[in-house]
Amino acid sequence: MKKNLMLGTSAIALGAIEAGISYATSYPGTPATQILEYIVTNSNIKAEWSVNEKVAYEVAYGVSLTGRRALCSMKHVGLNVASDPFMTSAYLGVRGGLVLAVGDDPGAYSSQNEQDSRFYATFAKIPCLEPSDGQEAKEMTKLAFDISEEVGLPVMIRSITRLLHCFSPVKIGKRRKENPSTIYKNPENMIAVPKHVINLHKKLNEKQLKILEIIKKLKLNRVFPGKSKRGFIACGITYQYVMELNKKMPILKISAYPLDEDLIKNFVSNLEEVIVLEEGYPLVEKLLRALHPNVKGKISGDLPLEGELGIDSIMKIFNGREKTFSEDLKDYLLPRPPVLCLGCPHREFYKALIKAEPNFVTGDIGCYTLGANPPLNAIDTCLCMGASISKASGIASQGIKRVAAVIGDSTFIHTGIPALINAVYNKSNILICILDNSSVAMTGHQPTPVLGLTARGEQTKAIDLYQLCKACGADSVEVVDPYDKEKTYEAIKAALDSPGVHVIIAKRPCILMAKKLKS
Ligand SMILES: Cc1ncc(C[n+]2csc(CCOP(=O)(O)OP(=O)(O)O)c2C)c(N)n1
Repeated sequence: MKKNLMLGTSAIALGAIEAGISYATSYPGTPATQILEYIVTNSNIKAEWSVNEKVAYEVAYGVSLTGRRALCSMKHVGLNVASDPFMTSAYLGVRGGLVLAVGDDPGAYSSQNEQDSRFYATFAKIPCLEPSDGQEAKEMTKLAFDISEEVGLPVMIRSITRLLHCFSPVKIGKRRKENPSTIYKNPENMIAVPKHVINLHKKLNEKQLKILEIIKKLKLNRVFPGKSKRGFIACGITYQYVMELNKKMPILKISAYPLDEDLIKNFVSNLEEVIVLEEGYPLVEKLLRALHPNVKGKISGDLPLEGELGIDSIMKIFNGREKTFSEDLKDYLLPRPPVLCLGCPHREFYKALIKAEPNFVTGDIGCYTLGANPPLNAIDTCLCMGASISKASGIASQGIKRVAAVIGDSTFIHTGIPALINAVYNKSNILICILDNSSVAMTGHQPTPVLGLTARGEQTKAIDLYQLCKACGADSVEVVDPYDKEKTYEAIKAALDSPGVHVIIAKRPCILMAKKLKS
């Protein structure tokens, strides 16, 4: 069988292609962005950049209702946005296989937090598979579709940056045929209203035994015996780390959740010490502490609770090194924080904003967040996507004048629109600056609805931000070119000084995209 060197993201995408998906949805976010990009580039399967993760999940769920298979991918914090449909979809169940591929980011290389999606899977009571390398990522994704249809639930593939952004050999397989698309109606199981909920919840609880049976039958968690009385429980990628360092100790490799407690109990029964290795929060370790008196991991303080474990901290446990290799290197490597590009329109906009001297600037998530860094120091807070406008409303509600919110075009469409309507409805006095560079620049220039191109580069209706903001009831909407600093400054100053909700759209394509479009 042919093998290719592939990114983990490509391996998951290939698994979904081979599983016979009929649709793929996503909203970009590191480290998961390239999953959809691989599908678009390497197949003719229908695929979309959705406007946010909630919408992406719901569209994929709709595909599943027709009996067809769908993949939905996103970064970990995207699941916070999609958590409403995600949680209840477990109650309703699925028809065609529905797989949610989530990219977690331990170490927060490109994220606003380090949350661990395995807890979401446990919370929603759905199966979760955690691959340790690219080959497993592909195979588990395929398997996840089968499991999804067998148990009638969405299945999560939880992976992390280190796996998703590394190359490893992956065998190319055959593509399964698509499921037929049919209309199916079953109100009691498809409509989440109070009179159905208890029954739906009961059904979900009854599925838990079946999930465990499947996990056991497929031997997704495996014991590798060894002679020592010190054993390792290694989840996902950490299995590869242990194998690289010492193949002789007893190892329990965990690749599937919910946890198989019998297997774990059995594995630890003859051990004097158990070391738990897991990227993210200590989910397995927490359970294990009730099953064994000598557990080492993050809760015990033997491994760090924050940041990526990586092979470094595991080596500390193996051979008692005082410092990790990365800590050694820190003495030699200069930090290289990301900066706004030369010629970036955001930078020019910030110069005008700073000159207008707002009292407080709420930031959002995108390239423009880099305006928080010196020398600009242009924003005062950044929380999560879409929060700039609502935070500004909250601050202004307490009598603070001249408050500005800064948000990108993708983020505005993602979750900014309801906040604008809220500001208008609740009589805020704020300035909203939409930095429209017509792309999701931060994650690699995916198109936004403002650009009028789909994920496949096909022409579609372009969303007119000016008309949209007008329709939302903004008191004034002005479009400026951020390269025209004087006009931009005048517009900002006038808006900051007058009551009501004012929108300034600073429109100019991202400098890198403009170059790409020219070449
Ligand atoms: C909930 C969530 N989804 C996805 C991301 C990844 N992400 C970071 S910034 C960004 C959008 C940036 O686009 P835009 O607002 O247009 O700003 P630009 O980078 O183009 O300046 C995305 C999708 C995230 N941080 N949080």
